[in-house]
This record gives sequence, C-alpha cells and structure tokens, in this order.
Amino acid sequence: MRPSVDKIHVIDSHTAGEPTRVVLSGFPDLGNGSIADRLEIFRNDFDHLRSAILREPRGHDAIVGALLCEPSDETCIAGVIFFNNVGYLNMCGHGTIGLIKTLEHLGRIGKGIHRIETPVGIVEAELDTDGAVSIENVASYRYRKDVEIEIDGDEKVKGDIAWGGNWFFLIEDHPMSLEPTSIQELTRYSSSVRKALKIAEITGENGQEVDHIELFSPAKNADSRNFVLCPGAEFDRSPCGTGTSAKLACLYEDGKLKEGEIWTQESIIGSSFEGHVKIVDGNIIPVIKGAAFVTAESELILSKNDPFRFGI
Ligand code: PYC
Repeated sequence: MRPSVDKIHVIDSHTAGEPTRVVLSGFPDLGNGSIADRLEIFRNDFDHLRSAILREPRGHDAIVGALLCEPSDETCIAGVIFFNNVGYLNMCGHGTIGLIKTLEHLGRIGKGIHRIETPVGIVEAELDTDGAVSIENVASYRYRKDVEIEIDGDEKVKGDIAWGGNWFFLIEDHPMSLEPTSIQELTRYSSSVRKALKIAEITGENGQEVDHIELFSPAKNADSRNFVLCPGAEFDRSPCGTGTSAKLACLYEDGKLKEGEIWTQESIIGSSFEGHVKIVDGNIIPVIKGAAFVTAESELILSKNDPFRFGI
C-alpha cells in the first residue's frame, strides 16, 4: 500500500532567476540503492508527488525539484534526485547551486568543497567565501556536430548534440532574436526543433531523448547569450548549468576555448554564469559558477479531501 503523505518540508531558492525547491523531509523512503535506482522508484511509485510538490496550486511549472537523499557513496555529503513539471532530470546545474545554498542556510555545511551524488555521477560543489557556488560537473562532450534537421516542413536548421549532464541540441545559426520580449516565439521555435528531432529519431548516445534545446546569440556583457527550452514548455531563467557545460564542451572541442579560460554565459533574462573547463584523464570537466538565494521555507500540506492534492 502507498504510504500516505500529508506534509512535505521544502526550501525554495533561485539561481540566477531559475527556481529550485529542495525537499527536506516528508517524502516516502526510497530505500538504500544508488541514486539512479532511487530515481526509478520515485518515477514508478511516487510520480503523483512530483506534481503535488511542483505544480499548481502549490507551485508553478518553472520550478525544478531537488529531493535530498542520503548518499549511497560515503564520500558524498548528500544525494539528490532532480525533477520538474513533466518528469526527471539527470543532473541540474542551477539546482545543485541552489541545493548547496540551501544546505548552508540550514547550517549543515560551511565554505569549502562538498561532493553530491546525482543519478549520473558525483559532482563537486565549492561554496566560496564570496557566497557564490562553483560546481565541477560530470564529464561533458559533443556527440554529433552540424546535425541538419527540417522543421515545420521546409525550414532547415543545423545544431550540435552534446551532453552536459542532460542532452542538448545547440544552435548558433537561427532566425530568432534572443530578447525577453520574444520568449513566446522562442518557446514555439525551440519546441518545433525538439519535435523535429523526435520525428527524425535523432537522439543522444544510447538512444536517449535530446530534451533540451539551446539557442545562442552574441551578448553585450558576456561571451554569449542563450535561451534554453527545458523538457515541457518552460524555459530556463538561468543560463542553465548543464546547458553551459554542453556549450563549453563544444567550444573546447572546436579549439575555441582553452583549458582554464573563463567563458561568461548570459541567460535570456540577463543573469549569468561563469564557466571554464578542466581536462581530467582526457575528459572535459566543466566548472560552472553562479549565485543562488534562498527565498522561502514552507510545509506543503496535502489535505485528504483536496481535489487538487496531487497538483494540476
Ligand atoms: O541548470 O542544468 C541546469 C538546468 C537544467 C534544467 C533547468 N536547469
């Protein structure tokens, strides 16, 4: 029988404008397996709580959830499962920065380096003395370069498929204007790109869906500006930690960025991350630095007679 859940304790934050809701307690026990195994139990048995925690009436579609778990690897201070309004994320850069600031807010960690276990591997996060957080992400790489697809009948567009902890289709050359006033058009365009990839059965390695679309343009105050469509129809308010990682991997592979050279990536709302790559055992390890702020601490109440107990 499903355990009944009445109250869930959460802390909200935003990283460069993108919200994270860390679940601290009140969630059913997912066992002691790896974080990847526990993600599958969450997906199969408790998906109704994903929407209860994030979606209306308690939240909204842009929030990314981060379920705090006991790590299975004892070198880590925590495990985390990231989820959103439509499903689950492998890794989440802005969410990891938000999680670190949340743990600091709770007095559970101080300045220094902390290891976090995610479904796709361990990431290291450094809480700096200036309050910012740098994350050393999972190894990132370009899988395919200059993939041409046809969108909406006759329009063609080329992009790279790259892994930064999630799968991205990165487009430099497109007809769109990356301005906040164009977010609806950018969402429509990026959704049609994602649909075209699906129809053409173009995937990441191992057949995984390319579920994030990333468009770029020049920026006034940064090396580049992006618009990132997340799975579903929400855009990332931040420059996207995993999306910036995918971008850094492509730049490095193209010889446009050297090891240690700083890249500033601006988001569609004008917030920014700073990044560079380290090469470790031949792997590209992106390091992404950003700032997050705690915005609320609350108890979500799931009343038994509430028709929208599990979200809308
Ligand atoms: O920062 O990696 C990220 C991310 C993925 C989806 C939303 N944010």
